[in-house]
Amino acid sequence: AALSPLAAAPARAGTALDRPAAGPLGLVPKPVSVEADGGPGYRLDPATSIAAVGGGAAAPAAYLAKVLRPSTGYRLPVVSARTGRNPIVVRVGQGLGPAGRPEGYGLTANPAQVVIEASTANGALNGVQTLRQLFPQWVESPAKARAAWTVPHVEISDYPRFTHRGMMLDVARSFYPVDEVRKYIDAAAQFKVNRLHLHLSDDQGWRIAMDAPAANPSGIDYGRLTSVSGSTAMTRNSSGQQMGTEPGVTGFYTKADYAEIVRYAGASGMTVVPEIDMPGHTNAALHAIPQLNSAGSKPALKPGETTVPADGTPNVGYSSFDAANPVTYEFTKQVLTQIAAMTPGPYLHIGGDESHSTSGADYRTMVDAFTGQVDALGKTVVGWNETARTALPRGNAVVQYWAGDKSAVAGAVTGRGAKMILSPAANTYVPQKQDSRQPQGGTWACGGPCGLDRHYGWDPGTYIPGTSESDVLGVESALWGEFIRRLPQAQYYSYPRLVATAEVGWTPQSQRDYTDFTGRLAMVGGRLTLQGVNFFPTAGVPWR
Ligand code: TNX
Repeated sequence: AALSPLAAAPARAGTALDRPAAGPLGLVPKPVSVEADGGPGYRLDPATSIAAVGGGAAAPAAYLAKVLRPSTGYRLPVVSARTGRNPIVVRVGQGLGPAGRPEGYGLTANPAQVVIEASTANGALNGVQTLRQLFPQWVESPAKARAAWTVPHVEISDYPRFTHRGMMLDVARSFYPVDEVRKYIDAAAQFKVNRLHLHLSDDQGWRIAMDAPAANPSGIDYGRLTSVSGSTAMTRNSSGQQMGTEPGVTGFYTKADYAEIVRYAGASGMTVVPEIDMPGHTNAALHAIPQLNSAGSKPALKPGETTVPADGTPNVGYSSFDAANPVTYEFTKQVLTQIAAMTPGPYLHIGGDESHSTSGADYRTMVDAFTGQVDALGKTVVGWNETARTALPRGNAVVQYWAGDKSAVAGAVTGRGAKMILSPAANTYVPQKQDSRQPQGGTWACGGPCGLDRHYGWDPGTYIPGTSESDVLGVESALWGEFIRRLPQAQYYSYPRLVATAEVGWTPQSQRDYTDFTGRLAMVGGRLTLQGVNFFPTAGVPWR
């Protein structure tokens, strides 16, 4: 039974196509084009094999096998050519999938086979994530389940609206061990999130090991960054109240840990964006490295101190590197060089937010130096929107908007050719309460809870006046860690709002509708439950 040609064909009256595309299928994010005519579908059985055809197909095929094996209990061998009666075929090659859409894919399911086609491995992986949602929810069971492993008769052509569909994990305020990061990746990857932004340093801690460099003019002991500031974290606020259910988790990633996160993220379709936040948010670096403490650094040393004390409060804007101290630049160059060397992705994030104790001139001097250092390393610099007022490397910078002056961001776009990542606090910040039933959480961004509807109901394409959709690299959900501890709490605040951000980043604006989204999300709830993702049961979503 061949399906009618794809795409823009208008729904025919009186057929299943009357339903909003993908509505009844529970696909999230909603694909660009779905034809489901209710005809006979596909059925997986114990003899099914997964054929990986073309360079780049092996990894997405293996990912699919890993998803399907525990619940089905089938062998599902990954083979290199189409074989057997009802294979799943993953094909990667030039010209396959939607034209000019490297992350796009085509997916066809009929009684004879499932075929996923894409021009890149990540495109095919996106098809795999869609296929996964076409199976009954029991496919997510960690143990063998008896179910009819069927897929409806569909033809899908799909690709993302934006390149960057990110999530940020604040490992600085409270640390997440590698295994928790892997699980955070697993849950988000199914929604085609493709960037993992790691906030690796802040006032409260430094989470990434640095080697001793061969040339070390100022004799800095880089090991102290983690031996000293790896064991500090968020603790209490200035009134002595504990932040969170327990003090922040301490720890740090060795270079091997970081390599494992990069590898695991990559296999899940995600690029790691590492952030070293500076020149403010640097108390942990100042606490570890005496040479960074100089006349112009903040806080000022008290008599007898060789470094500033550790600070586990949530205070912001009190710490700063010294623009007049040459060690500042020696240090940042060394750190950025080592981070660049271990990061295959194109981006290095230098923070730049909330440097309230740095003068405007010093801020520009330092941020210009840091962004220049990143540029010289052959990477694209990312900075929070405060950096929009600096001389960003022309055509090689990204500004991440969270709050404040939109016109400065527009200026960086038009004047410096910068791209934008949009993470407006009201629409993407998950430590903001999503519901008054959440015991903790901020309310500053929305003047009350920032519910799922706020995270869904905005348009990145028109968010910054004076810019256009093509200036938007994408969107990002941000999990700050002042009071969030470990993975289950991280999930409780980020889900399901992260799913909304994933769809905001993927689905064309004209196809997005909140009621339709919550209907599909409701079908995803059972999958999240089976996966053990500790999501918050948002009111108004018809969970079933
Ligand atoms: C502001 S958002 C910060 C972070 C906090 C967050 C939430 C941004 C770039 N900086 O330092 O964690 O608010 O409290």
